[in-house]
Amino acid sequence: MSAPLGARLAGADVVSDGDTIAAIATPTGRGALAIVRLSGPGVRAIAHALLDPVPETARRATHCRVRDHAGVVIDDVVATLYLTPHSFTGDDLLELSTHGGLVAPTAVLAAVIRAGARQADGGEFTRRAVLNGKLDLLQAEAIGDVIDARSSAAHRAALRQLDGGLSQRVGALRSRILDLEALLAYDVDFPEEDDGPVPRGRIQGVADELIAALDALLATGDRGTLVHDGALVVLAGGPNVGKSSLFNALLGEARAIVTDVPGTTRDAIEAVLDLPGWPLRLVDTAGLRETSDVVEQLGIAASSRYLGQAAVVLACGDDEATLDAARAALRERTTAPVITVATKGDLIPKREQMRADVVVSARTGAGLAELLALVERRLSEQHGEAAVDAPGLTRARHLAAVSAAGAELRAFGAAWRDDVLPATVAAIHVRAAAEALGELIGVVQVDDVLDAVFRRFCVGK
Ligand SMILES: Nc1nc2c(ncn2[C@@H]2O[C@H](COP(=O)(O)OP(=O)(O)OP(=O)(O)O)[C@@H](O)[C@H]2O)c(=O)[nH]1
Ligand SMILES: [Mg+2]
Repeated sequence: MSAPLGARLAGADVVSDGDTIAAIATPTGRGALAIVRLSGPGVRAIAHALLDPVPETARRATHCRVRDHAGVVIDDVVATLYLTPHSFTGDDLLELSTHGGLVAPTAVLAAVIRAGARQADGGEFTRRAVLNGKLDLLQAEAIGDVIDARSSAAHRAALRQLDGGLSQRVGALRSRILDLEALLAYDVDFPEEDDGPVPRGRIQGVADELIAALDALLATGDRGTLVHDGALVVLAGGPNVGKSSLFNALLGEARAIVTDVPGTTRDAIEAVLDLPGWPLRLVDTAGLRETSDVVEQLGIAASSRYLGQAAVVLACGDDEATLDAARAALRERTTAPVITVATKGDLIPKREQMRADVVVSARTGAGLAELLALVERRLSEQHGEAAVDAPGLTRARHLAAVSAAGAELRAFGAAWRDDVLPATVAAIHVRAAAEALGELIGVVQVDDVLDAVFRRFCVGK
């Protein structure tokens, strides 16, 4: 991991609530190994109480027996000790590779807790790493994203964020805002001078440049959130035209139920399709039609909701009439680009007569690659190429912070230009802009921001 920005910003002092926390860091279930992780000031004492031999040298794998309080051997482990501040959390940290399965890791964790540790909360290890300046908040969030990634593109984006690229970009902007604040302070110190020591136009120019830079960063959020979450691609059209069959064929597995009864799909079904460029959230929906069946009506309402959020819609039909009906129904329900898809291509005698962007057959697989290429092309036309390596924003939290900073600078710029506010008052907007970015990186540690970021972390991370 490159530059630990958090360490530079927050100071490298190690902070800890004094507790030693412990958790099983691997998922429950049958497997070769599991990891019990503990961190805090009591790590070495617990190691002395339980391990034989006691690992003394940092960062060296030591094969030891674990004994419980009664001296009974409960597992054979490989222990690795990390000493403060050179550990993931910044505190002393011990990782025990135990045997897998249910019993061994649970018994080792119980012994560790009996020896003085307490069960860690979800994300508590990473939270300590942030509080100790080992990671900043964007990097901590990236760890969660690496673990939760549902596509290789989202995984790559998370690794880039973990590398600190986004933190550096946001940190650099924040420094420039702080410089602007300093320029203003200088101006305030010499109020008697007519034009001030810093020309008004120069301050205006700096503010304008910063607004443009924040806008450029904000513009990465559209593509970033699409890669992070997957671009929503909705299959829509009348009943029985072959939407679920196409959905299954694209996924390469039988996820949705297919029958020759119209109205088979009742609820929207979602799956991730991990394409090399854009990851897709593919959604199969209930066929759009007038119906008195309450369950089917609910399904159709769900289809409409998805259509409202779609990045691309596939209008499916198995003949001219159903294609026209799909086009018409979608005109009212979505503003996303629509690709018309003629389904059941194996049954169409003369393909060239179908007025559709692409002809596919779920049965033979014909046209599927062409359809996916078309989806990717539409997404790139709308949102720019997917595989751009520049660091960008990926979450609503990022977008909110950067747009708040932009709004504050705009408010400052307006007040400054019209000379309506004294410099000291106008400077409050500049300070607020810097604070919004500080909160984003975690330089300004607000408890509920930390809570929001770590809420969804797993225990042991
Ligand atoms: N020959 C052929 N038949 C297909 C193809 N795709 C679907 N079908 C048939 O068309 C019928 C309807 O397919 P579904 O995939 O359930 O259609 P749907 O649009 O999901 O229908 P609803 O869920 O009822 O809206 C089934 O009998 C499928 O076997 C295809 O590519 N070729
Ligand atoms: Mg269906």
